[in-house]
Amino acid sequence: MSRRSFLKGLIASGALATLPCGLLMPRNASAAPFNKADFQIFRNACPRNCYDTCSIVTYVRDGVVKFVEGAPESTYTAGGLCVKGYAYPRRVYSPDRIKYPMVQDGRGSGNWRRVSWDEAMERIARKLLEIKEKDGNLLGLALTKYSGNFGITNYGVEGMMSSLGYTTRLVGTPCWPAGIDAQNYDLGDMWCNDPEDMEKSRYVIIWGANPAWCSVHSMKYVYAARERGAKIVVIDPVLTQTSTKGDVAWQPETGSDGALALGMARHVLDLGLVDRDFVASNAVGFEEFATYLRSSVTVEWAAEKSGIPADEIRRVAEEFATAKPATIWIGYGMQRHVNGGAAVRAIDALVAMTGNVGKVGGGARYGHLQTWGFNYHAMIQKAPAGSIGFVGKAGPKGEFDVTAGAAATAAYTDRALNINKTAQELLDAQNPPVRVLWSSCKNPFAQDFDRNKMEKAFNKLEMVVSVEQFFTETVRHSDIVLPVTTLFEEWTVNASYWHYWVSLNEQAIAPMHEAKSNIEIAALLSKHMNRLSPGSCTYPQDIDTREWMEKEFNKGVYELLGINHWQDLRKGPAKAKMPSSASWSDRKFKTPSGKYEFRSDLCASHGHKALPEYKEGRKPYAPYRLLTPHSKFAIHSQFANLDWMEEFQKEPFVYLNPALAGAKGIADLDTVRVFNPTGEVKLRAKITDTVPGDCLLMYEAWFRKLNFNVQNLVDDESADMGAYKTGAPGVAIHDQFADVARA
Ligand SMILES: Nc1nc2c(c(=O)[nH]1)N[C@H]1C(S)=C(S)[C@@H](COP(=O)(O)OP(=O)(O)OC[C@H]3O[C@@H](n4cnc5c(=O)[nH]c(N)nc54)[C@H](O)[C@@H]3O)O[C@H]1N2
Ligand SMILES: Nc1nc2c(c(=O)[nH]1)N[C@H]1C(S)=C(S)[C@@H](COP(=O)(O)OP(=O)(O)OC[C@H]3O[C@@H](n4cnc5c(=O)[nH]c(N)nc54)[C@H](O)[C@@H]3O)O[C@H]1N2
Ligand SMILES: [Mo]
Repeated sequence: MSRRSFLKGLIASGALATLPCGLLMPRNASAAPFNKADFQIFRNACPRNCYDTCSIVTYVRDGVVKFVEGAPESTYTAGGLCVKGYAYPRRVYSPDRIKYPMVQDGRGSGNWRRVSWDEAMERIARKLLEIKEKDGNLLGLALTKYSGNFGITNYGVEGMMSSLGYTTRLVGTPCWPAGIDAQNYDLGDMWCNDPEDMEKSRYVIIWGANPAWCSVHSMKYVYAARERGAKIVVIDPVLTQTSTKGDVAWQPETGSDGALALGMARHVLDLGLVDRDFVASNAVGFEEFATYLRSSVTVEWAAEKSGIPADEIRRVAEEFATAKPATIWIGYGMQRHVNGGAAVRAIDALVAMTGNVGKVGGGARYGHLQTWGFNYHAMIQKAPAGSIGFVGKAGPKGEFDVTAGAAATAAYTDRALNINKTAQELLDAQNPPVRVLWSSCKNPFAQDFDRNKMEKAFNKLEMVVSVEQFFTETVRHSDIVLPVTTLFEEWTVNASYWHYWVSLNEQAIAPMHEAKSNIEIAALLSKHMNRLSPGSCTYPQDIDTREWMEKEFNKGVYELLGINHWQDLRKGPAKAKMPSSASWSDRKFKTPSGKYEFRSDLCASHGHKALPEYKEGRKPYAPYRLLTPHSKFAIHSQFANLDWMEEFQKEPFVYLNPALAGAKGIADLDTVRVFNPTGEVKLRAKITDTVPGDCLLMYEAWFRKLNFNVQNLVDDESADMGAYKTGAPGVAIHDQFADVARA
């Protein structure tokens, strides 16, 4: 009998009752079974790469995490967690966790054997010294790290690399770089209003974001705004759960957002609804932008590009321009396109010309890093004396000129490769090639692009080390895996790129099995490096994670949070004391002109248009658009692998429109092949009219028992922007195409 039918049986028998919250309790348990005094209570913070970065209260008894809840002190988390957050205890105690260091005899063979920490670290240290000896430098060691854990002390992974010498880094981000650059060109920084002030908006456009799944705690502000009379417009090619919560749901052609925003801007201009004071006093280039709109943009053109009727565009544009304040939430999903940065600039322009920048309840909301002013003590580490590094720019294939370097030691740096082309860059890097890859807080096989190419790239590597909690596909392609702690097993501190709360993360339980934190792993590597070759690694060799967390704080952080000491955060998270809930309320922009730049010469100098002009999308190379956005029951490759989560989401599906299914002879739940020049996946189909007729939709996720990976279909085409602020262009995750057939 399955667990579920067993529970159903108990309910039917009257032994269990269902509470309104869905929890089951024994019928005879009326005598207050829950007493807080029975638990030790700890403060934690969800370190996932998520808008919400929830403040958590953890209940521990006998050294075991019994359950977690959202911290009530944060008005943002407001006592609740998302479905993944509530599953945390299962993540910690999952029988599938990697328990001790292991070595795989023959990469991909599955012949794993347990080794001691000392044996694992000794092997790695010997290999690093060997390649340093052979190449005369450590550029053959590459780090790939992204967003597995955003706790501040986890930047110690980068610190570990620096403390070994100059190495190769996969730089950039697959997530949001095109939009970051766009906002930097327009405003001089990426800086959004406090999401909590969205409730004061009179008009909210959620543009290419799906907060009902990806930022559940923000939805209460959207609902509050609506209750106060605001209209909610959701713009997404897919009819998402967020779309269904709005008043208007537009499903434009994917990648047509720039045209749509410019069409709206043209109508605002025609109606004379431009905020003349703002564009004259606080902006540069508006007249040139207006000339561009008059000469190159019509509402009919925008309608043709986007598929949204011209009258609708006019109506929403007028409503948006007359409601004060009005705001646009610019999602990360919509900028993952070859024209994504250009589209964000067009949307910024619409918000700015209607006078909504710098206003409480207004703003072009994308993200911010205002609360991230920590010391980065764990990260900032010195290279050992005499280290040889990289000088200047990599050649077209990432080659490194050692002779040029020898002349200019002061200018040594790490070698940067584009994280969004990880597979290609690993294949191409020369002099030296990448020999050892260290993967931490990162799952390249699940999250980077072109899985088949990734396999080839990994085959070229001499050693792969993964620091992980679970046996992911990347671990399967590794030689050594090191078990890492979860958030409950270490100290750190967490900030959000969306809201303004900062949370302490206390160690609530002892590390499980033989797990170590990322910084303890760095310390142990240092010990082994120095034992074999004194002076070869500068990383401290004994680390107390609590002391290291403490070293991240400074006066600026205390002042911003209005606290005297980090210990104050043990009482609960603290919110930054900003002068206003609105970003840019003083209208002092950080652009070269100090004003909002409709015309950005900086942007032009980087090879883009100076004005927020329309940029064409990617040409289709297969019949249907392929979208692979984020799932409710997973965050990237995390959580969907837990047995608890399998209750909700057992397998992946490709979602397609009835018309497309009909044309292809596909019935609901048929097994199909989705394929394109990059590769192929097999999965079952679900037929739904929430997906447009020219689109195939599947969610990225990693299921422990299934051989499913969306990256078989997603190539590494670059987005237009991102290189300016993040070191590499973004990636056009949603400019992908594929075909489908019954399997
Ligand atoms: N097709 C497609 N691809 C995408 C996206 C998409 O929408 N579609 N989205 C992109 C986006 S927005 C992002 S942000 C990236 C995310 O890409 P990643 O950052 O690689 O994603 P995650 O799966 O969240 O985390 C990677 C790994 O970190 C591990 N981990 C967790 N905690 C720790 C820790 O404390 N230490 C260490 N060492 N490891 C830890 C997890 O177990 C997990 O396997 O993916 C991108 N890729
Ligand atoms: N549950 C859950 N929460 C998460 C995450 C997760 O994986 N799961 N990931 C976290 C991370 S790393 C990130 S980056 C954020 C992502 O947060 P969001 O940006 O909200 O989510 P995405 O799923 O990446 O994309 C949002 C929407 O963009 C749409 N989209 C794609 N192309 C276009 C386009 O051309 N135009 C328009 N208008 N829309 C388009 C997709 O259909 C999708 O519904 O969420 C964070 N929170
Ligand atoms: Mo992301």
